[in-house]
Amino acid sequence: MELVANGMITAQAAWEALGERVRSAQATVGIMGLGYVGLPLAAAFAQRGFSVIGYDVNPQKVQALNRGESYVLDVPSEKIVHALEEERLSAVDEIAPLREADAIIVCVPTPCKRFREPDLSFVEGAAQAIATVLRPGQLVILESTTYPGTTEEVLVPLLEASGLRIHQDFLVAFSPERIDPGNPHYHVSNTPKVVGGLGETAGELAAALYGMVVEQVVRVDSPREAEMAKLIENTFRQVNIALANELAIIARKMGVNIWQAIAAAASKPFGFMPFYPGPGVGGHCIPIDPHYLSWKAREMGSEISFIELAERINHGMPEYVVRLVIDAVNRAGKSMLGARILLLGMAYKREIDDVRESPALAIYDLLRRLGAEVSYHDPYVPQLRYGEETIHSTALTPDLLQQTDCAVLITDHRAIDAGLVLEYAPLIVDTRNAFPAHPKVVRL
Ligand code: SAJ
Repeated sequence: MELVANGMITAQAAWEALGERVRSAQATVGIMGLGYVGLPLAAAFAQRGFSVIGYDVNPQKVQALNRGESYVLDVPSEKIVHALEEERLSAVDEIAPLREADAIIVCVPTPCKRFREPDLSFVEGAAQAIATVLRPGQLVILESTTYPGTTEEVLVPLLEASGLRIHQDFLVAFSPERIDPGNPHYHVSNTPKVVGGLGETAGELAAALYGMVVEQVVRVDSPREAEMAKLIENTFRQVNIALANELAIIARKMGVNIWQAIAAAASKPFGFMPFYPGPGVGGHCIPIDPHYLSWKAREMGSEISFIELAERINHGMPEYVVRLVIDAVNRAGKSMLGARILLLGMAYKREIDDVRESPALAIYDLLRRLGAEVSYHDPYVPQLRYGEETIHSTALTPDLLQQTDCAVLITDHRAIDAGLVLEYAPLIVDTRNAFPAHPKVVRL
């Protein structure tokens, strides 16, 4: 694309040439951030025949990939080895090689800061790094979940600090990631991809690029609609989970089996989607993403009351579960001081090892502060940090269960033997409807 720099060809001609390279899989794709989002995407483009430059700030990840080792659950190492052998993938931890990329896709984290405000430092860092190698003719796409306006208000100015101008020299689009780690049914190619470009050409090129690896591309008018779509998806879950939690609390008072009531409601074949109560909402999406939306709304003088209320309810569930434990242990004639409590499942949801924002961590902390002797069993989480301590998962044995005053089922991994727990634990608090009705089972 140096031709553009010399004014030898018009920008439009450059974009047409880029379109040709994309449609013939001759384009070079740069992926910034090789985590659970970026690595599957890099593997998909490499498998499709593109030349992929994967960039990550973590040299261990880069070295592992260049050894043909995958560290992401959904990307088998065989795929990495194959891509390396075909010279379709190279992993780097310096930004210079991305100058060769025709398209650069940014897949870096967007966490929240201490008081739930957006932390765009990774996005800003990525944009500043790209600006050092940005050249005429490149397409930059942001995938990180963020509030409407980020692409236009944050990314573009940082890219233009290079001295290049959007539209004339480079193009920009937003396309939210929809990777669901461990999902056996949905992966990059069969999950529809929403794409919003800053301008028609950017939208078309970004759609054409993703269209080479994804079965369905959903075009929207601008990055704002694409940024908002993702937040709608996850806020929808946060709010409905909170509703299920609040209904569970009132159902207990009414003597209603909430799990049975929700299952019955779910028999309606239209106009209903079941959500279930639980010990709280963990993970790096659902508890976090809605705050990007509510923060932006507050910046504009508005409040999204559903998000604030849902946060309050979901955030309060660990304490509600601990109150159930206190009541149950109390009714068994024991004090929480010195009570032996066994937590079952510390990951934020079943069949994964991720404990980020897991409600189990809050429950563990609350019980420890009550003076209970707390241990845990989670086949996916061999050890955990608790302050300065490292705590380890204990083996689930009849002896352990018999010595326990109360077992608390927080995450219902299939590998946790509910039958064994039911037989030997004297008391169970069940937050996932994992046990049958039984005198010693207290159900959420
Ligand atoms: N949870 C409930 N009740 C429910 C559903 C979830 O308490 O009815 C809890 C879970 O235990 C967990 C938290 O909420 O602690 C989040 O669960 P999740 O099922 O939403 O799983 P996540 O956080 O892995 O969400 C991801 C999201 N995927 C992306 O952002 C690309 C989300 O949009 C997906 O819908 C979700 O996976 C999924 O369906 O698996």
